[in-house]
Amino acid sequence: MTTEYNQISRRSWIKLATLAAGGMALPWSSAGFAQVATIKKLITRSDSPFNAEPALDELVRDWITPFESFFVRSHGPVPDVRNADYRLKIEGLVEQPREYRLEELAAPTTKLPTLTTIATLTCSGNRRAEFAASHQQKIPGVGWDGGAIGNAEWSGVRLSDILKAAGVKPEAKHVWFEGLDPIDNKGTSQPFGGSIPLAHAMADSTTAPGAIICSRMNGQPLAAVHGAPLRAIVPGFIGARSVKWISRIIVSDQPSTNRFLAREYKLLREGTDDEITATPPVYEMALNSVIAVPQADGNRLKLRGFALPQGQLGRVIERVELTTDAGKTWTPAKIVSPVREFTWVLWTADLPKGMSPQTVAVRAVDNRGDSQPMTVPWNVKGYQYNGWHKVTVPNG
Ligand SMILES: Nc1nc2c(c(=O)[nH]1)N[C@H]1C(S)=C(S)[C@@H](COP(=O)(O)O)O[C@H]1N2
Ligand SMILES: [Mo]
Repeated sequence: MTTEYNQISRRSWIKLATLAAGGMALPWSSAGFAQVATIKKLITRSDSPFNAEPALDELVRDWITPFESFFVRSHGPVPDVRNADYRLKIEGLVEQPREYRLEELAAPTTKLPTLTTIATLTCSGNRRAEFAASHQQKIPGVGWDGGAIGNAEWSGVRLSDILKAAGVKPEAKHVWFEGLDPIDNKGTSQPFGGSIPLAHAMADSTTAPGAIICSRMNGQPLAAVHGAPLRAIVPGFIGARSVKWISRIIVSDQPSTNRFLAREYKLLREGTDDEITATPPVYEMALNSVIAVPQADGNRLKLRGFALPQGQLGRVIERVELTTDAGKTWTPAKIVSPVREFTWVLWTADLPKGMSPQTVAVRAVDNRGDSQPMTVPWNVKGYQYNGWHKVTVPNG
């Protein structure tokens, strides 16, 4: 178990410093992506836009995911942002719309209280490749294995403090975020964006802020690929709600009209326009778990993996269980990391090895007694797959 997070090695930090947008005015190019892909130890799923995930054994080495192993999910190019020119606008249903400069929102110069929080970020499309295979269907979108997830220490200012300073009007219900990356769609271009319910933005608890506007990740300035100089982080919500390169916060009585809230990231059976309009957006992460390292060792099966609680206040992982008989009997795994809301746990298990090859499945159970389903109904975009994760362990 690793309780203290891995510090990024000095050598890779020097390389990273030149890649981070924090202070360095390096234009981002496809060469930049290639460099990130090398420094990060990731498997590239698509070059343009750049999407990459770590190998699963690398992923579960540390409870706090080091930069090198943290997945990247982008829908478009990394915008070239100069800190001196950067502005974040807050507008819409507020008494005092305003524009912040970077120094006004980032340590050490900001006058707002700063905080650091640990939260797991996961793409709603994580495990999509397996979802597609389990239904013997093709699903458009990035063919993620189980690595589009990472747990980091995020530092920044509370979104609720920015909203309170602006004075939210009584009719407000949603907070929209807009990024600086233009996303092409059938000949038109729109920035990536979305929204979260105002109630969630204001729901700071003793364990986690509702949302933060974040300038640092694992104690280092946010790297360009992760949204420098500022991004939203919404603990408990799917990655798509944590908008990178955030440039506008719009308070509204309606959910965002941005495509990534209004049309994408919905659980659809057919994907017709009527169904899209009638279906609510996905916000919360789903209860999930993955066997990252299955290893046959003599007459034992040694397993390691992660489990993620549902992204709702008060939900934590209670148990992680394994079955080698298709769910007739379950053996508990050992949880070897802190157990908290909005963050994954790491676990290990040591089972007797039967006849090889042997199929093992995992499921997580939370403190409310909810557990993962064996299978998940089909949805056309392959989001939120959280069926029991199965691996077949070869004869070792
Ligand atoms: N501006 C912007 N924000 C974005 C995205 C994007 O393409 N553009 N992708 C989203 C999605 S779908 C995910 S899963 C997370 C991934 O964050 P990461 O690349 O830092 O891991 O960022 C989210 N925020
Ligand atoms: Mo995502």
